[in-house]
Amino acid sequence: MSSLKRKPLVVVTRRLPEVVEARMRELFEIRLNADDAPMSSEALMAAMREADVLVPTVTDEIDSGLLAQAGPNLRLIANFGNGVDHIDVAAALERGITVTNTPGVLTEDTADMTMALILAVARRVTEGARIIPEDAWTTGWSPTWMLGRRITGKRLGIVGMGRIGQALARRAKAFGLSIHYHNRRRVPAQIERDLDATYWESLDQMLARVDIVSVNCPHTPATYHLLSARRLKLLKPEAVVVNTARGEVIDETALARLLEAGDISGAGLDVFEQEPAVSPRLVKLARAGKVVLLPHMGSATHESRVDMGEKVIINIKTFMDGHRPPDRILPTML
Ligand code: 8YV
Repeated sequence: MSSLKRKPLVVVTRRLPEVVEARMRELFEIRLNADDAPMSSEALMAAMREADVLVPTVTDEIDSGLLAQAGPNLRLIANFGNGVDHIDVAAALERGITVTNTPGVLTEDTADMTMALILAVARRVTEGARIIPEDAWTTGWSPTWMLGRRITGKRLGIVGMGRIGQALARRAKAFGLSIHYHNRRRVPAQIERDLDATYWESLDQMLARVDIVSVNCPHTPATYHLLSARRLKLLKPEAVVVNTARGEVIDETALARLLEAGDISGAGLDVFEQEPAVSPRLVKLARAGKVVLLPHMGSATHESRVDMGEKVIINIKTFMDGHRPPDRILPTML
């Protein structure tokens, strides 16, 4: 914690909503990124040498090498985003740099997008939406054309029953899906009751029994390729996989292989292992209408981006006033 006599120098790596930047200008000595180009690691390093506070996003890889060269003033990394897997938090904490994130404010939007992907894949929404603009609706309606799969009555397996997993469960329940989940810890009985949720201690057993799998856990060393080739093979051939968390939680190559072979029926992915690069195999599957691919849009609403900015400001302000910021990442969370 710190209390500076001068205004802290805050470097923000990407353009943020206008109202957020305007408030930051009032409170801090601020360096913004007007053209919004992602920063190179050289530019990041220069920023980290000078800044009191860095405000990065998911597009900034802040590894131990960069952290080792951070200047003595850098005391806080106030991440604009919930996931902090792009930051070597352990290395930051070791250097006495506090790391904060923006939990809670993107929960509902991300759950909405997860539901949208489930529906899009099951009911072939994106495939269908291309037909009229491409002037391809030539034969008109037919009883056996563009058939998808009903979601009501199916089993949804949620991997990671945190805030977003639970928000998804609430929505999915209303759509008539039965809720199954795997989590490091079982959620309180009251939440299970409210969601009619069935806990599976064994992820393998759950995967073999559900129709739709949704990844909603953070990416940590423990969840890297949690959906490995072996586990993906446990899925039923009619199963659909949805991921709005982090690409690294699924072995993407294995997923593409199983989709190509028809051993899994479809996938809806908002996140990828090597963003912004996406496996050409997945792109080909998307063109063939087997998968729906979105460019990391889970929390992309005006409202959530403003709320995320507000959280960043609160974290910086609290820290600079000498208090513990509300959204600190603690070693136990890694
Ligand atoms: C954000 C996300 O857009 O918050 C997260 O973890 O994945 C996204 O919804 C992104 O991280 C902003 O940095």
